[in-house]
Amino acid sequence: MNISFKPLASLLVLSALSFASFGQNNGPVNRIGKVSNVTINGQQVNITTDENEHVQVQVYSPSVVHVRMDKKPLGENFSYAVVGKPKQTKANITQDNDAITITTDSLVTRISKNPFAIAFLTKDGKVINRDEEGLTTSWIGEEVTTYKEMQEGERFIGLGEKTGGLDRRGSGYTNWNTDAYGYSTGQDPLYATIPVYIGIHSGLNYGIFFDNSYQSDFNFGASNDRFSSFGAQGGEMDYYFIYHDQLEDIITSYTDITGRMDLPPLWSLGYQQNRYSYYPETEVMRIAQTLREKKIPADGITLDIHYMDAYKLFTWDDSRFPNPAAMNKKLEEMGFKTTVIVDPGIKVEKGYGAYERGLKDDIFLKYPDGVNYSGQVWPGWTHFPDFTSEKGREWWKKELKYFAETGVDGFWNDMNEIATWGQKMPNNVLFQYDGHLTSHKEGRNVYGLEMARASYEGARQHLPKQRPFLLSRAGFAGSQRYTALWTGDNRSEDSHMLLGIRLLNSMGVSGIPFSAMDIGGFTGNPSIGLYARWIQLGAFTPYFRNHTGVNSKSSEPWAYGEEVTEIARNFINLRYKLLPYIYSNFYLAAETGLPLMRTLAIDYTHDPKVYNGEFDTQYQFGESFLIMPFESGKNYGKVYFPQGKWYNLYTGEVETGNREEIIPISYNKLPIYVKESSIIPMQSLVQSTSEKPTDTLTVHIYKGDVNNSFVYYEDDGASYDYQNGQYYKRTINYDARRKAITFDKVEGSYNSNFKNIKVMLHGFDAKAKLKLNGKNQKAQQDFASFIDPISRFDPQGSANPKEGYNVQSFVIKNDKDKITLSY
Ligand code: NBV
Repeated sequence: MNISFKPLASLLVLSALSFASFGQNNGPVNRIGKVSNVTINGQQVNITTDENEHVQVQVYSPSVVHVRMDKKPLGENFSYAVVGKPKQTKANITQDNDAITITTDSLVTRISKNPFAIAFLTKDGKVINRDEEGLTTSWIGEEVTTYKEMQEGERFIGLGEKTGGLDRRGSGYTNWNTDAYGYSTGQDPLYATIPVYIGIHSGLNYGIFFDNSYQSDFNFGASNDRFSSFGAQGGEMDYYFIYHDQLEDIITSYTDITGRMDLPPLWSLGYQQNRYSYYPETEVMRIAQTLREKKIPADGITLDIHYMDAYKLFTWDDSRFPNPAAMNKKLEEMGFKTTVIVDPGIKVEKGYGAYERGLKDDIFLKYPDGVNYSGQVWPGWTHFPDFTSEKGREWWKKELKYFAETGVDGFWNDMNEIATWGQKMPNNVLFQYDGHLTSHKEGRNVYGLEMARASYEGARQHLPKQRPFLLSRAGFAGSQRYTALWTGDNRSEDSHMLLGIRLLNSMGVSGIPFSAMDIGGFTGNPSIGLYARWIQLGAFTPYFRNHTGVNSKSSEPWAYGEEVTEIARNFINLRYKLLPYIYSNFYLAAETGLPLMRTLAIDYTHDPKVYNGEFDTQYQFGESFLIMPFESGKNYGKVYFPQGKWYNLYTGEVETGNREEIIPISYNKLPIYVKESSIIPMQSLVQSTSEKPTDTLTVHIYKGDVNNSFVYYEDDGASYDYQNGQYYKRTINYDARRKAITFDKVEGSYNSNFKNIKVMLHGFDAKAKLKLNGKNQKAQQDFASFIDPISRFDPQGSANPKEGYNVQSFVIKNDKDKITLSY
């Protein structure tokens, strides 16, 4: 009896214990508990829980709710990412025994009291997103995580520079800015942290931006079937919930919070030639001259680390570049802008100016005992400026003056994760964090952002009349305010070309419209076919930069034989002819945060096909072009046409949407389709943006059944005069039902570069009666070849209009008043 009783008793004790352990607090996991106190203050609700956790829920705008939680009372909400301010918003806040309910014009936020849990609902009560009721928010030591109930069929996109498919369901990710040399196609993390994602389910979509710069983790149902979650190793649970009907509006609201890019200088949208490294000066000039001789348009040359004296920043190697100012002037006269690489590591060397000045101004990152931190990079042992202090940024800005004075136009911020040999920066290194002293754990992920900020502010200070161009490898949410980001040291492989497209598409929905990958690949050598395909695709990426590593073979457009030179020239030419379209799309990015590279998830959010791994690299470049990337060497490929009608760019053949199709793929013609009702402004070919195109702007209009509009934007492409009204802007509308195309009255005081507009009508009825401002308008048969035939290599020619494809054109004056065309 006794013997059998003991196990029974211990079983009872055990189960009592385990029951207790499923109360609020479970060993090391500290759950948030139930609401014990509520204060409502205007648009804000402050809550404490019986576990002594502190919560603040603030209505940020009708569509955005800001949630903060901490184990201690919430203090100042310091953030490097956020520049927006909460908007005065009509919000009705009520509470009863069970819940607090916040209602705005757009959504309902319901905070359950026991246990504390948040649900975001549509006005008619549909769940957009809600806490997993059993798990809600909890802490394990300093680590904090919020768990969200996984919704039926929920998909997740975004999170910036992350490998993997478009739909991130079933995957988990870590944010910890990392020098990921030659990364693999599934590697995580990479260089930048953009902690914002978009959830999509049951016809709804929302965004969550987690504003925390500690190492963070996102789980979209990886190794579990219960929740999606986001959390960090320290700091507050601090997130913004964004709800809109349209995915585009989520991106716009997110960039209201974290800011948008400025209008870029036009030259940065031209072709950029790079390598690690072009030196000495004669080699730089040879590259520039060859581009001109071979009539390959280009605007930028970039100098990698070998321009410096022994990799010492803010120096030039005198023997390689005896007179940098004179060289940059020569390049400028040839229509080239110079960008130089800047790494954060400052060589520890007595007598080296930047080092001595850095010591004097006391701007380097330090250990807690006050000793400057040293890590090894190119120059050997180096110290690193603390860009999270005003003093550090001011110092950097002063130093940049030297480059600005030598005629440098762009600053390429590399190695700013921070990259050091050994890749293990100690966590006890302190960061000033602008008055909120912290450790490497919180400082690392924003270092690249703040370096780019210092470079941006420096460039603006020293070159006040021109828009700066910045490129950065590391970044954080908000980097778009200062810099373009590129995806670092990719490999010269087909899978990397396609991965690069997914990375840039993902960055685009995460608020980063100005992005790039190394065209041709950084490590290794591409095959001829891969190089040819990659450069064609590069013409349809935001920052078009050819770059390769120090040990790779040359990667200039002529390095792969005559046929590839022609292909490259063809697509670089097309890029230049498309600049009016591209620049107008950058204007849109600056105004709304919307990217140029648009994953199909933006416009076809609830079409499951666009998430299918077979099609998830397809994207729109602006709204008009549908680009179908494929590995090189493929002769046929399966594509998906989303809803609508799509014109083959080369032949005018129309494909109907909602349909998969196998298409032939030719080596010299990247598959490109044009969306029905598109409006595409183009200019004549130039060899660089410093050259004026002819005075006729060609506006291509594709017949369609849907309405469309396009904001055409033009200014001097270089200065800030547009901020004083010196721009030329007009909306061009396509009204399919009323069969009318209108050019709205011009806004702004800038005189367009174009005296004439050539209207090119694609696919319209040849017999249709055209009327311009009510008067009959004659048109002539025409055909636009977007790329030139590569006669010797492509006997069919590059553009074969399908029989019956009607293209007509006529030229009108670029009148500032409204222009109406009916057909
Ligand atoms: O500065 C050299 C390279 C640069 O070309 C590349 O684009 C960066 O991503 N840099 C990394 C330093 C390390 C290269 C192994």
